Amino acid sequence: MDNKRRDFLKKSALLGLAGLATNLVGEEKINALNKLTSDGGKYSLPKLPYAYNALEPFIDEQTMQIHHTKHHQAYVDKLNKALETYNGDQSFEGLFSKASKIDPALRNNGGGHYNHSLFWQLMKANPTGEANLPAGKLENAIIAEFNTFEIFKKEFTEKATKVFGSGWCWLIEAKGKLKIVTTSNQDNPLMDCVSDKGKPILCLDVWEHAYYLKYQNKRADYIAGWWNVINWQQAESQYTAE
Ligand code: MN3
Repeated sequence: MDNKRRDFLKKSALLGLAGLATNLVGEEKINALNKLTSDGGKYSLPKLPYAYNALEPFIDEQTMQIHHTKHHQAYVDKLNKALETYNGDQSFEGLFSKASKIDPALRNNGGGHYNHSLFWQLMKANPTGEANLPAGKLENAIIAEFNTFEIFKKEFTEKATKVFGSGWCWLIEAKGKLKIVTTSNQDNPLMDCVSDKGKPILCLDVWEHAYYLKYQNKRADYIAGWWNVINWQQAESQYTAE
């Protein structure tokens, strides 16, 4: 592996995107990662690591299909469009480090593409609603910071419920500590413009488009359902990534 590629893979892990290609191998994996650099190319919509109906009954098929093929696709398209006239570093890292200064179209759609790419990876099927809990180092870190998983779950749920308007709720690591933070619109904790910066470990989309078809105005019910389909193994990968 040459240095440039290794450096990119390391940066991808930092930005939480290495996991996008975990189900791919060899050249296919490299190609999938390269598409995310926008290095002379374009960003593209990543495939979901499961079927549109896989998150039923907690997140419905129609919502997943529209969310992925319409909303996420629109962020990708608008990001590529905005990048046509941008001469700076087009990587996520480059864009997010200057989020407060660049064209809002780059900030909003770059954030939209990154946040959704991560969000899809952080969910998995759990049709019968079996107990779904973190394990390993992430479990230990959650217990160390919040005392119990239930306290963590309660605090995350409260913060996600209270996001005013459209935004996201995150579990991040900053300076070796776990923290629950929220962002507006498509901002994320990697952007220079947010007050609580850190490495994303877990994220939840609380825009109405993420739940309205099934849950209408009942965001709390959507959040309660989401706890069943969190991919804790992927969250652990986020947490342990350098
Ligand atoms: Mn969304």
